[in-house]
Amino acid sequence: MREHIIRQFLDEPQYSHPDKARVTIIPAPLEYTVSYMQGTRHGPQAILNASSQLELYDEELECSPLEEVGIYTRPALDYRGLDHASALKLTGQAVREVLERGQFPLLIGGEHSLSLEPVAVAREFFPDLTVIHIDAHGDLRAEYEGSPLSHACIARRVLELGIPVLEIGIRSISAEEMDFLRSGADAAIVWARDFARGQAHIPWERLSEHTYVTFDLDALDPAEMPAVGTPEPGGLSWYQALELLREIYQRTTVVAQDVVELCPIPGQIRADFLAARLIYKMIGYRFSAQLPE
Ligand SMILES: [Mn+2]
Repeated sequence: MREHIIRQFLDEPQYSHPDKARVTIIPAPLEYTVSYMQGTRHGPQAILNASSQLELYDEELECSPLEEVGIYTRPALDYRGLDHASALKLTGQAVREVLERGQFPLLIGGEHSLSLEPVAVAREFFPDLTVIHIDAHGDLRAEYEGSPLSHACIARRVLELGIPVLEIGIRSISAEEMDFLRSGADAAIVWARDFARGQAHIPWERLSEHTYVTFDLDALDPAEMPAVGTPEPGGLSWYQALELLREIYQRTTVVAQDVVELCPIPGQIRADFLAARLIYKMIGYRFSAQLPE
């Protein structure tokens, strides 16, 4: 671990005023039900540390999103002494506070189960909400390893709230989940293999105006993003992911989002850096008045 701990995303405090910033980053070092590689609780700090090395100017958008938007990073959520359900409540409460202030909440995780309460809270503010679940995994299990709150169940729990889900990048799913899908679940899947063939068709008509984006970093090809708990082969390339995200922000109003499951590998900073850059690209796309062609 580096000695210098970065507390503000991008480490430019003059653009990180808690009231003036339009984006509030919520570090959520949640880790309760990780099944394979451990360490996702270290993800948020690794992202913040890597972010201090990013170029502020975005060569594609031809601006500095930080200077135009302002990005404030809250202190990390403190889950010590909390059980899993209480930790999820705390996470949702943080999102509520940000939405009440009229700001854009962006959670950085942390394991994927953290999305549940933020999605529920966002739906209170935007009743037509749909969820865009970008992930290698379906996460549609009824329960996993004894827990209905597991990271492997997050999309199932969201559907149970009556919120439609569009899953993108999927390449690992169980027979039980496929049966559930075929039983009439309000979910659609865009498979990773279709991106590889250049045949990915996103059913945009399924999305409402207001959306919540949950981005599990294992959606990306582990050749580019190795630092995830479950590195499934294949997945989206960096540029495929950017193209997808651009279109999401163009076509829908993303009202809240999370980027989860970074599981830092000591000494391997490229993954941390990629996660930080991806988050900055998302903010740029979200708040660019007009995306260049
Ligand atoms: Mn996943």
